[in-house]
Amino acid sequence: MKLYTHSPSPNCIKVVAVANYLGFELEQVEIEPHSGFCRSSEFLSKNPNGLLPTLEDGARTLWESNAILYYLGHNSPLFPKDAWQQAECWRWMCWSMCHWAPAIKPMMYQRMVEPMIHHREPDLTALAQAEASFHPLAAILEHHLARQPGWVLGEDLSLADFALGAYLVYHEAASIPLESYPYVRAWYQQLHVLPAWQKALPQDFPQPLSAAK
Ligand SMILES: N[C@@H](CCC(=O)N[C@@H](CS)C(=O)NCC(=O)O)C(=O)O
Repeated sequence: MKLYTHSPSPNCIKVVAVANYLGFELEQVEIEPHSGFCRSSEFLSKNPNGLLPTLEDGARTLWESNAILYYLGHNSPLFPKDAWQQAECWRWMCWSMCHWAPAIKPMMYQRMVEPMIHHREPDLTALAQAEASFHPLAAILEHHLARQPGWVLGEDLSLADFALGAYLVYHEAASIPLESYPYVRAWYQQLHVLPAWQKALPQDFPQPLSAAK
């Protein structure tokens, strides 16, 4: 299988981490999103959105990172057998895409992309809005993990952990305000130390802004 990927992207990191965890050998094709390749007719025929990650398995292509997670992991210990637990796994994967990621991405953009790539100051209004959206969501995850410490579905690591955890991968560099969420921090730390997760991180994994000079 071939994965069109951009290694720093959280949506790509989670796919590579699941593939590593399950022992899939993915041929990774590294694409720079702004190189123009994603808008080429060759790539748009694989993913009409022109986005990464995109998986190619023989003649078929699959896009949307959580759908790729499901394809890789549906028949593995990372996806439950019980229908209720499967629904819970999907519940968190949908929540990650609809709520969690949209609240976190502006913080990554303002605190990482703007200063590090565009050499611009972060937009403080956008940051305040992002933090205001983030806290109620972090409180939901914190409350869930406090009642049920371990992984998001309980004792077993699942696709849901990879789907949610991916957006915290830059929590230090993007100063994502996790101070009040000890269960979220402890849960993410368990994911972060998995060899499969470590191996999925980009080579130039950024340092916290306070350490970067
Ligand atoms: N919902 C999509 C989002 C994919 C996405 O936004 N990918 C970004 C990288 S994180 C991308 O390809 N950006 C390039 C661009 O916007 O041109 C998924 O989960 O696969």
